[in-house]
Amino acid sequence: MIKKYVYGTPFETEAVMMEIENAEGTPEYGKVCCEQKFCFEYEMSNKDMIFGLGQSNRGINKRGYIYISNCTDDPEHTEHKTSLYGAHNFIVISGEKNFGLFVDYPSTVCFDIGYTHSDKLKIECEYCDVTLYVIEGENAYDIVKQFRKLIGQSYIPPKFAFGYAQSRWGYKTKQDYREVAREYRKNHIPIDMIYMDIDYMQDFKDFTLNEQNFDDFEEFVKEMKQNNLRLIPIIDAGVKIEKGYSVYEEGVKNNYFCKKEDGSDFVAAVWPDDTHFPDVLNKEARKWFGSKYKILTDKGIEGFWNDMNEPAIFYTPEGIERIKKSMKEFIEKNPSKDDVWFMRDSLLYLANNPQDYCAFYHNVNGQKIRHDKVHNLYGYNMTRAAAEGLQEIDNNRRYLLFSRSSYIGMHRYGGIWTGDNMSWWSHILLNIKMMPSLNMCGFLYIGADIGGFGADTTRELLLRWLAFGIFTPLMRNHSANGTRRQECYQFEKIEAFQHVIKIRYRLIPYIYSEYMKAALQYDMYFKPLLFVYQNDEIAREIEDQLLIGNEIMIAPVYTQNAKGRCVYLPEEMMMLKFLSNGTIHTEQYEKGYHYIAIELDEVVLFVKKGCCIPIAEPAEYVEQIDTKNMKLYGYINSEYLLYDDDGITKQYQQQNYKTMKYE
Ligand code: MIG
Repeated sequence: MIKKYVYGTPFETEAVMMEIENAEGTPEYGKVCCEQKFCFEYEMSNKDMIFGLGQSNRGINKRGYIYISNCTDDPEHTEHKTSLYGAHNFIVISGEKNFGLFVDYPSTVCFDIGYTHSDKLKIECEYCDVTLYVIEGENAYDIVKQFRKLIGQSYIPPKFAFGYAQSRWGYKTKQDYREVAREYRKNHIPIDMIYMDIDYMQDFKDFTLNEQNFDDFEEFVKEMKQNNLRLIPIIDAGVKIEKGYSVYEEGVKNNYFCKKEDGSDFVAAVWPDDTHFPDVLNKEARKWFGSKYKILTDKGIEGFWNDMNEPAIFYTPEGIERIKKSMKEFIEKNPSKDDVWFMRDSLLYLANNPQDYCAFYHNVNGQKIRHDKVHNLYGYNMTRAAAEGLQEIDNNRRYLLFSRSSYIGMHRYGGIWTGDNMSWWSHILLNIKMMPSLNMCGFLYIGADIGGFGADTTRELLLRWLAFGIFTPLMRNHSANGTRRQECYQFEKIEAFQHVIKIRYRLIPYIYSEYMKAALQYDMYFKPLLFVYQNDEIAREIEDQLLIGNEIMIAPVYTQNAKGRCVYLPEEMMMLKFLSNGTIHTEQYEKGYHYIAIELDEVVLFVKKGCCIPIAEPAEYVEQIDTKNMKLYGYINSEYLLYDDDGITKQYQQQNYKTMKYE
């Protein structure tokens, strides 16, 4: 049961797909105030747990902290950060009462979930122009499924996107890419994609190729394809200001860029130096920007990642002037030692400065809208532009597409990666906890930078992270320029990496099948234990184990020097341990706590009681997986319902299911 309450004149975000009539009166749960600000207050009972908020910090149960939806380019995801790259304003309250709330509001939303007062949930928006959806249901899981129907079907990538990928910021030449391809193939580490970071472009200009290094790009794409590898280029939000650069010229001529108050094009510096931001909230501009992706698909490209679309700003000319002015005043006042010490930080505020977000405008159906009022919709609409552009090329074909910044609604157009994490053990755990929350908000094609983006990784960290990454639909090893190299072949005893990534490929038929079921049935691919084991008091609190699809549970290792870990089984289960010699050891465990030894080159999963899963022979790329010769593992006398399709067209609505019997 979903009720829609409209306050003021909300901006149409197009997050919701279902037509719902406006409800009369006020929500029976909580108290709404709508003066200048919007607020929703609810007295939480002792028992209440709060879920949702997609890409946000801390645990699966969000209670006990404060979270602010405000898409932000901040690469330091330390525990006290309140805003990350996405804005996913859906929460579920589950306990004494069970209901969900979707605060459809395109600017900053503050969720104080027992932070100021331990029993108070308080949601606040600066203006009272909000659509509030209240979803009643039996339990958290039921509410999530209703919400997912409300916002429409999640994005479905092509099947190759379930392969493993290598990425690194810093690859420049064909030789760099060839080396990655060669090393992976030589070492028989399976791989399907290599990502191209910003250096493939000419002077960081979107939809261009570095003239020196990629003169015959089409040929190069073919060469890689012959090696069963796809190249996936990055696209940044800002369009470089440069006379003669067609994307810039067309954008200026047609008023497709965001404007300043005075009507001139807004300027912000990012990688290409000064840029303009395509006004992706303007339908025509969106169509135009989206049509540009064809430049690269014409050369054989089948997927993209959209970056810097919060949008991130290094600085603006106005910001530079502000700093210069305050520095001048500063010098003139003959600063004390203390003043100098305080001045130190002020330069940092040049980047992503709120003042700059208030200085440009979108043209939405002829209406001038100041950016800060719709800030959280930018990445969403950049990715929508791409998706719609790609659909124009071939309506029946799936392209790989994901974004850094997002808002609910974008889940229909692409996936997300979780941005610039660090090579920290705590970030494996954050990765684990974020996945089910993202599923609640519709995002299914998701994953983090495996091995960690910033800081130097270690062999052990990377192996443990890969062992979890096996289960994330988007499985990509990515790292920042200047950090320790972290391609698998850079480390000693490469066999361990080969072994772990092979397990991913053996599991792809299951992973794909479960992903597709989740997408087609508005379900979750990653579930917290308590969504299924609702009456299990222990399972309620477990946040470092997850259910993957309908048949399995995982308990990843995320601590340094661990030789295994304690695992809680909410019921009897069958453990499958992928041993380093390529065999699978199976062992049945009773309900309860168990210490499970898991060596660095081993992967463990648990098949639920009465279930089985298909496991293929190892393959080195997705198309090589032999789905005709799979073995079932788990409980005898059980069945598995396998979904499969061609992996590239959109003919997935048909009943492509096959029952496999384990006898
Ligand atoms: O300012 O393109 O999150 O994945 O490697 C950094 C360079 C810009 C941020 C992305 C990261 C990417 C990097 N980009």
